Formats: sequence, structure tokens, C-alpha cells
Amino acid sequence: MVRRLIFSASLFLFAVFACLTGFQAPATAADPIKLSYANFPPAPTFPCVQMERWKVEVEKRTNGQVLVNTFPGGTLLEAKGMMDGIIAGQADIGNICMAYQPGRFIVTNATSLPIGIKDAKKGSLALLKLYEKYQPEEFKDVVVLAMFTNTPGNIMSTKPVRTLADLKGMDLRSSGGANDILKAWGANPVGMPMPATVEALQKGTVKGLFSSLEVMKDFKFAEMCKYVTLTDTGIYPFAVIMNKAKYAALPADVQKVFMDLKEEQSLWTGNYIDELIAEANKWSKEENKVEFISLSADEAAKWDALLTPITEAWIKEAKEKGLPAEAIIADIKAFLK
Ligand code: DTR
Repeated sequence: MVRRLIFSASLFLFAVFACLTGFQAPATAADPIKLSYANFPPAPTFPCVQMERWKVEVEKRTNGQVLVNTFPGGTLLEAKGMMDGIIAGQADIGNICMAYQPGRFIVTNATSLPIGIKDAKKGSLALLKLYEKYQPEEFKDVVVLAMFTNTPGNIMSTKPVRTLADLKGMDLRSSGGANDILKAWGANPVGMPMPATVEALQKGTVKGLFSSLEVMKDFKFAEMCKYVTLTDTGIYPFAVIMNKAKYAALPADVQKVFMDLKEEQSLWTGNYIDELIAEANKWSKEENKVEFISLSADEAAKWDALLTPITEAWIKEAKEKGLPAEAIIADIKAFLK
């Protein structure tokens, strides 16, 4: 009787302790570690496809010790609140587009300057290497699980753009570093995250957008934008980040799975989007009769010349913030090789 009383009392005390301290019993196979993963664009788009691929790989490589619940379409956190939401623990893992907060991610956003990133595979690797070399302060409250870029930007529009004169004053949706590129060409950049673009195009608030061409298919922009002007410049950098305390609480073998996946996932995503572009272009041309416009050599030279001051301005600004700006640019170019 006394023993039973002592047993019940200890159980009660343990329950109180558990409630007060948030103590969690170690996960067993029957009781896996559950992680939430938030993403801002709709499920079929490439940032969410890479999220599902990561989930599958993690669940497989941890033998079911980890379960990842994915939340596409901004259902848990939306684009601009992603970074702070992950730091605050509103979701365990999240995917951010760094261009949506240009002042916050100065080092990694240097990859969005017009400095010759021509495909997402090389871009993604250069971005990840840049991050690892400089370990920018702005990531100190999270753990980076992957980094990748999209392919270079092109103009998708409802009216043809063949010359700088056609582009003058045209309202085009873009974000971050891409805004500077459009401004330099004389267009009027209208900043908003990608998911907001569908409505802006439908309402006519913008006459097109500047981004990677897979969105012609994934967001069905080809149904409204019947012209593509090939400019092939300016990528957007992305990062997959995890809440620091949640990561620290993971068993060492799970942490190893995550770290071993970092570069592989970054390259997988770069490769995936590179391949997606060919498919989207075919769909745009064949199913939606989109005209693809190549600039003449003379015209392209004029467009390129207008972009030189953008990198110079970034170097000046980054130096004022105490960053080794020239070394950052030189490193990105070296990592691309
Ligand atoms: N180009 C950036 C990023 C981007 C490119 N494709 C997608 C698809 C879904 C979300 C973001 C992006 C942008 O324009 O926002």
C-alpha cells in the first residue's frame, strides 16, 4: 500500500516536472520526432517540390525516426514573415527567398547582382559556398539546411518588349536585386512576392514580371503573358533554415543526416529547376503560343552596359557596412567555375 502510494506520488511529481520543464521523452520508432516545414508558394512550384524531396530523403535516411509535416502555400508562414517565424519557433523549418528582404541578407543577396550566374546548379553551389565562407551574422539564430537559386531572370509581358523604348515605364513585378535591374533598363519595378503576382496580372496592376521562366507554367503566367524577352540575368537566392533550439535538440545521428544532405539538396534543386525551364518553355510556345524575343546584338550591348553601375553601387554600400565587398564578388565568380 505504502509502496503504491510512493509510486503514484512519484508519477505525479514527474508529471508536474514534465509540465513545468517541457521535458520530452526520447523519441522511439513508435514515437517519431515530428518537424513542421513551412513554405510560401503553392505546392506545385519548385521551392515546394524540393521541400517534398527533402522530406522523403530525411524520413528514409532516418529510418522513420523523423517525420516531416509540410505546409506549402503560406498556410503556416508566408513569404515575408518566414525568417522571423522560424526564429520564433512558429514552424521548425522554413524556406525563405532572401530577395524579399534585401537589406537583411546583404552578403547572400550579392548573388542576385548581374554578375554572370547562368544556371541554377552552378548558382546554388556558389551561393552555398558563399554562405559557408562568410557565415553572415543574419543567420546566427537559425541553422541552414540548404541554399539554392532559380535560373536567371527574363521578361514575361502582355506586350512585346524588343527595345529599351518598349520597356520604358512598363510596370513589371519583381523583387530585391531584380528591381535594380529593371530600374536600370527604365522599367517600373513593382515589388511583391511571387504568389501575389497572379492577382496583380489579372487586375492589370502590372503588365508582366521579371523572373525565371518555369513560372510561365507553374503559375500559368503563359496564359496572360504572351511575350518573353530573353535577358538571362539576375537570379533570386533562397535558403532552407531551421529553428536553432529545435536543431540542437535533435539526436546527433539525425543532425548528421541533415548536414550530409545540405549540399546534395542544394544541387538537386538547382538541377531540378534547370530542367524545368526547358519543359516550361516548350509548354509556353506550343500550348500558349508565347513569342520568345531575342535581343539583337546591338540592343543587348546597350542593355548590358546599363547594368554595370548596379554592382558598383552594391560594392559601395556593402563597404560602408564594413563588408569585404570586392572579395565577396570575386568569390562568387570563382565559386561559379
Ligand atoms: N524569382 C523569384 C523567386 C521565384 C522563382 N520561381 C518561383 C516560384 C515560386 C516562388 C518564388 C519563385 C521571385 O520572383 O519571387
